[in-house]
Amino acid sequence: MINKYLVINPIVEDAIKNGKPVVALESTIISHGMPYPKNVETALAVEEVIKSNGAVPATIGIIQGKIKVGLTKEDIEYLAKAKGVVKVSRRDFPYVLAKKLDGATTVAGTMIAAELVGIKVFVTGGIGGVHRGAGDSFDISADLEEMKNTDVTVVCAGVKSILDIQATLEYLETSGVTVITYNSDEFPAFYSRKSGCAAECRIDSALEIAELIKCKKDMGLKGGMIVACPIKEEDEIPFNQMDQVIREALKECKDKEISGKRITPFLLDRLKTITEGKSLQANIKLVLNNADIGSQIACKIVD
Ligand code: PSU
Ligand code: MN
Repeated sequence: MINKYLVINPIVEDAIKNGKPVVALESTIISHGMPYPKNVETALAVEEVIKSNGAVPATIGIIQGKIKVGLTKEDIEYLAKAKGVVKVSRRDFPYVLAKKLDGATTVAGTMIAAELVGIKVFVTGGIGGVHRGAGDSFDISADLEEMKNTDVTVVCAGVKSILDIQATLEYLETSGVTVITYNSDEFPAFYSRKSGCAAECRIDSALEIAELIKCKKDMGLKGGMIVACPIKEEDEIPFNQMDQVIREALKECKDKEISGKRITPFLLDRLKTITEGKSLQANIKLVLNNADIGSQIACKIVD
């Protein structure tokens, strides 16, 4: 029984039962994506934005082998500081749950938990994707596979150019995943509003996005949906500037022979150092922006 592994916060449970808007949030961004104490500050600020728009936030993580949906402030503080928190994607659940370990859920991991409890909208920073050089390394994030199968709308700021953005979009197209770009003709590149990749599906309001979600449901199409929201102009780091920095970080990654699930956290940390904190600042701002848009969408969803 799944209930053996699940703990749902009563406020979140009540909201789901009564059809109130709920927004899921991931915890890898807390444990592996940002340094302490900015990670805690951001996680709590994101929850406040969601609440101020009238939705219920549900940050998801794993504490001693239990998937917790709706982490408390203390839980968030714990996952932000604890050593040895496992980065949990789909493949990692059996190990972490059976061994009663602590885990931070990735986009894929959080989608799985959200679908299990019936949360339809999930806000994050950036999703994983096809890594540069994936032709040789086979490094394609399990986040993309999850989009194919799991029925959750993921609100993000696009994908970083540490990834191959065009290849990521091709992969999503092949997988039949609807990729909406919010209010822009260009798919965003996380720190930057522009990526060089055209938006195939531009939608400019939360209400219309909710209508697309309803259509997908009525059609019986399985899998997730992506809403990519460009970072605000005043917060962005222009693409060319960031791309240069990313190339430098990627080279270091290669020289140090970092591989697998350690690549994304390593790159995020290096980018922060090389940009003297600017990338972290942009990361925080874009998550807050996504939380604003994502919670507006959650409030417009109809069954
Ligand atoms: N992108 C970010 N910050 C993050 C991540 C991605 O800007 O913290 C995390 C997310 O949890 C995402 C995961 O699901 O990295 C992808 O990791 P990988 O590339 O190893 O699949
Ligand atoms: Mn990978």
